[in-house]
Amino acid sequence: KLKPFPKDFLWGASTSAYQVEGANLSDGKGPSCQDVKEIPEGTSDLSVCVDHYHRYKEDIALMAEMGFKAYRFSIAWTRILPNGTGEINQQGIDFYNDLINECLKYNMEPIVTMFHFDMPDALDKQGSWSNRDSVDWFVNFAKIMFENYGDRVKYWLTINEQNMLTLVGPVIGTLRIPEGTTNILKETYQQNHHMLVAQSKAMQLCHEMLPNAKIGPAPNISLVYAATSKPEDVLAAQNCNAIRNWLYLDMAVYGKYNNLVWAYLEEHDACPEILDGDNEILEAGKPDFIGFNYYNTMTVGEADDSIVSDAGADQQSSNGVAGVYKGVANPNLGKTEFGWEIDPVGFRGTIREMYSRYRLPMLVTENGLGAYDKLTEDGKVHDQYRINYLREHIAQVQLAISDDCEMLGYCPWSAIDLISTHEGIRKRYGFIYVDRDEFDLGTLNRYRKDSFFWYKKVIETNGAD
Ligand code: BGP
Repeated sequence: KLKPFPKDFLWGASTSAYQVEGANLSDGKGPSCQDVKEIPEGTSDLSVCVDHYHRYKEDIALMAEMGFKAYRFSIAWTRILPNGTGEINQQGIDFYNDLINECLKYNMEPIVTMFHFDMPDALDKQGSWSNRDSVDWFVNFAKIMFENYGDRVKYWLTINEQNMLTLVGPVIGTLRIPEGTTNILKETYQQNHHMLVAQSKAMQLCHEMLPNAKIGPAPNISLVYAATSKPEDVLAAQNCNAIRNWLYLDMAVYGKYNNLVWAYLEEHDACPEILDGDNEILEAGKPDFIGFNYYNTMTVGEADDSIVSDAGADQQSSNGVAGVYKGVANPNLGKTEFGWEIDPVGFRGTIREMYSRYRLPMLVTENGLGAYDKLTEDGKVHDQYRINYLREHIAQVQLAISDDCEMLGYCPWSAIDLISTHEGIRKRYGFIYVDRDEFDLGTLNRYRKDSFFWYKKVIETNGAD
């Protein structure tokens, strides 16, 4: 029997600072790793994006026109702390104050991502997350955000897609491994350990400073299927699920390393150094909910020696991990124009699996279809393909709710067109089209896509569409 969406379901959508704001080195903002990385060939740089930094009032008014109950955005670390630590940039503090107040003007819950792929360059220069001081750097930044915005922000997300930073960060330029590192895997999981400790301390601090706020992680979760019923393929899928998904959620929720992952790290001499007191910190930091990004499921089989590396992979595609699993295509699924598989039923399966493991309310912080949208002469964008994708995925969320999984809200990627992690402005996700191309800034005018009007109706009818 189909259950209705909860009456206070948080319908909204998401963006991230480095992909949407622009003004990446203006008004006192310092450079992050995004502002110094090599821009992928043929794609836009991040100096303008869609100029949300100056046009956020118009953008939030458009979100309110759709009836959003929430807006998930990230706070750029180097807009607040240009050097990552030390001196505070008041213009940065003021910008996010204004942004939050604009949301509240329309009764929209601001859902703040504290860290979304934009490590301060000044801290990367001090070893990035390899440096144990990164725990204190992040907690200091968290404290400043809680002090300035904790009176109005009730929902906090710690680190966007920490699992993607660890698994493909070096590939898509969101994680820096110090020069001269010999054991890359060990260094990566040492960085990951520091992020986990920092996350737990930030969750504890949030509960101490903001008793009415809710905080949680925001990993990218793809349930991993076995390529066949061959037992070795099932074991490979278990290993991939552990390495890609459960490591992060077991740690956030239980404060413990997943045993399959620890065995894998031991096997590869890549176990992170755990300091005295770390385990107590990890167990003390507890999430109030689990935010997660879902784009699709993945399929793996038993590893064979064809695996060379995860080069060319991205968040949603993996060639595999040598000796552990091999990524394979799922012949039952269609693909987007950018090659990502599409699996709405897998969304329900992923939610069911997470709820039975962790028994915590969940918030969808990303889900969406990247496509080559076209603006017509009369200012329309006929993105029926995006309506179909979102409608199918929302239907599965409702089936998961009917499976008694507790869902807090749905914030698809993205509220408005913005710059892809590595495929430019052309890979569009928004309900709102922005008139610019990779190298031609165009008018930056906003246009309501067909999905804008459709999503407005979905929200008005609380998902009955
Ligand atoms: C997720 C990121 C988002 C967004 C999304 C779409 O991994 O959290 O920042 O980029 O992927 O991915 P892409 O932009 O690569 O299409």
